[in-house]
Amino acid sequence: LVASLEQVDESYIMVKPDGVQRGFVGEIISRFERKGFKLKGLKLFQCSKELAEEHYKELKAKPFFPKLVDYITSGPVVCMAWEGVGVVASARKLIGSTDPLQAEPGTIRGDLAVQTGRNIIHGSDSPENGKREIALWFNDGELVEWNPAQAPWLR
Ligand code: RTP
Ligand code: MG
Repeated sequence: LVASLEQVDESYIMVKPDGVQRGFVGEIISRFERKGFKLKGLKLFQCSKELAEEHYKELKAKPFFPKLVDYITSGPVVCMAWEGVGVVASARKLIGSTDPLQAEPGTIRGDLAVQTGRNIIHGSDSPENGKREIALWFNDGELVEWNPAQAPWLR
């Protein structure tokens, strides 16, 4: 338990094209800020078919894979890297179940979506995939190391 309390992870969070089109970018960023995680990277991005396929490569054999790639490439996404203690597992809770009809009210999908194929947001499913996905979607120069506790404007 002590180890898990000290485990600082990184999660790749992405507002999918329908989330961007429906105007939920601010709402989604706000939920992660309010929880207390730290933003390390953020961009609006039109992703290629190749990148979408690489991102979801573990699902390549699924029947819905081609539709999933079409969905993710159908418009711009908002890419985010969030850091914090237990951020990967906590983000999955904030996001809710894959099928928005099964997602609890209060979760992002539970509050804002109805279809599995239009579930507005992605979150990494393990700390290992968090690192893999952040490296896949961001260039080194796009990630910022900073300390929110530093407030030089008050001095
Ligand atoms: P994500 O990776 O996007 O955060 O979603 P997830 O972990 O909750 O679900 P996952 O199993 O990784 O599936 C990735 C995305 O594929 C679409 N999907 N469609 N039966 C279907 O038609 C189906 N199942 C999954 C969803 O957009 C899901 O988020
Ligand atoms: Mg997943």
